[in-house]
Amino acid sequence: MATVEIFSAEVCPYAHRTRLVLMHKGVDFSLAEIDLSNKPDWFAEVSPYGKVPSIRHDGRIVYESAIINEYIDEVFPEPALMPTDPHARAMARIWVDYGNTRFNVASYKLMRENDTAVQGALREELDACLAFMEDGMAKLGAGPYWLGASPSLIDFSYYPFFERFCNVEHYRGYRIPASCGRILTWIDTMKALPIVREIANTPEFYIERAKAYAQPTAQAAE
Ligand SMILES: N[C@@H](CCC(=O)N[C@@H](CS)C(=O)NCC(=O)O)C(=O)O
Repeated sequence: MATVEIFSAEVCPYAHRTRLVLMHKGVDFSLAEIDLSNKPDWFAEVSPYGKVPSIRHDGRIVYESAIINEYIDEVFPEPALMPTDPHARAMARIWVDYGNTRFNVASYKLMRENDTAVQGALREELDACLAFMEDGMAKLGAGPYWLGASPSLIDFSYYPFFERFCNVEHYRGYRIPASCGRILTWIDTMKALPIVREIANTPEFYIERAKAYAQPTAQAAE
């Protein structure tokens, strides 16, 4: 029996992060797909916040993707996904946090906003986030990953949101600016990783599932 169980949902970028970390580490795990619109009664026992992902390892629960991923990195240390130097570790956590609290929020706000008059300011907010990330990547190292020659928790934290970026392009006509060359190259590097390819979904898959919140009016009219 696998020592790790992940409670996941195909559509969820946060669960996607954890699946990639488990796969990159070669951890033997089993996956329970949760229907988020009809959660089973027992789900509350394995996910106190009622969200995916959550994992059970050796009979104990861990939840919140950024925390799960650090836990997995500690329990299954090879290949290491965090730097060893304390300051570099702090910076890696700051970048993961930037994704969670700024970049993801900016993308999501633009996706939810139907009023084109308001979308302009949100596009600028997203431009600013991407420019900040581009600059951060340039300062961190030569690439092709965020921290250099091999992937880290930062890469696996951000990638799922870029696999779904087709939604922002499709529903809002927003494209990653050409000035973000490092980010664009990094996306291609991530997409080429065998584990990423193994569980990647098509743009059509995401675009269909994002319809309900990107086009609530159209959805209601159907
Ligand atoms: N901060 C959480 C976010 C996870 C999250 O928002 N998961 C969503 C799916 S993408 C979810 O489970 N939503 C179900 C709900 O809130 O009822 C993490 O990083 O794990």
